[in-house]
Amino acid sequence: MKAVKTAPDVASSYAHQVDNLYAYLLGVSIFFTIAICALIIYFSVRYRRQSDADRPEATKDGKLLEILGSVIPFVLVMIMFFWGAKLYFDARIPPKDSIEVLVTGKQWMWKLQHPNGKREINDLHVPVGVPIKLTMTSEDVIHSFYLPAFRKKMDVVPGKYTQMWFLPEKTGEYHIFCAEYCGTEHSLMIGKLIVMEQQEYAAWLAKSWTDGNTPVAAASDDPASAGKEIFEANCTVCHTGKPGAIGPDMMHAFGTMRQLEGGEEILMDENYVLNSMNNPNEHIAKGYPAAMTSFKANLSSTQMKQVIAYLKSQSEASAE
Ligand SMILES: [Cu+2]
Repeated sequence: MKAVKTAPDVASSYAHQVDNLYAYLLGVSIFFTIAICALIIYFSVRYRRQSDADRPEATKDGKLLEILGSVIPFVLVMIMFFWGAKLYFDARIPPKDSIEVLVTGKQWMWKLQHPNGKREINDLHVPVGVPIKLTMTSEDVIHSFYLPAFRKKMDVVPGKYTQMWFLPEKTGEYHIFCAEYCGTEHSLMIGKLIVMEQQEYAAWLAKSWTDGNTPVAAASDDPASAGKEIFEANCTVCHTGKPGAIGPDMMHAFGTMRQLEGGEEILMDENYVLNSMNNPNEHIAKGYPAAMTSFKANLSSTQMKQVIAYLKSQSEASAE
């Protein structure tokens, strides 16, 4: 029998797993809906007032029925819970060997940047068989990056970074949609995911111009080099990690855990750095009493993103 097409394309095994969970939820719901409706109709006909069907006294010892009536639904919903939780955690935690692509949502387009700085708009080229991590933020309103063929979707929010990841398992072209209503041309905020063979992707990445409308980043508007200038003008006095510095090292620590004054630890990621520039005294690094004032008024959100890109490039360079 040929499978009926009920869902969008499937481009990863994760999409299959989501579909299976969905089928289970739907199956359980359909089964109980039909069973309950059928019994209501059957009983209301059989035991209607005029019928002379047997109506014995209510039984007092239906223990087995009581137990089954509690245990069976409990097991069914626990399966939903653990199965759903497993898929949720799988979707949240990107593998270590992912390629990181920077995504910026903007009314009404997707701006994408590859690890070597190459940029594109609305098209996203990726190699097959390699996990792709998207680090996403918005320049204006809330958008949502949606890859239906991968069953993955994540809000893209101004003022913070969100992440999602996916593993393309087949070459081909897939839809990218914005799944959050974001203004008059929301419906035109459509992109294309192009999954290529790995050699093809490497060649594409090395090429400076593509056939489409995709200009490559000039060195001068590479966010990391813009961020370097801003960092050197504003932050180096305290944050280069030299012994005796007033502030904690920001230059070589991206992606590591940072000890805080209260004994907690926090991951130094995009959101942490962004928050440290806006609200420096919210998380005080251990050994460095609050001495910094907010840069909210001094740096634009674009400049802050450039600083983050620079810090990221620094710690990647020192990790190699
Ligand atoms: Cu949008």
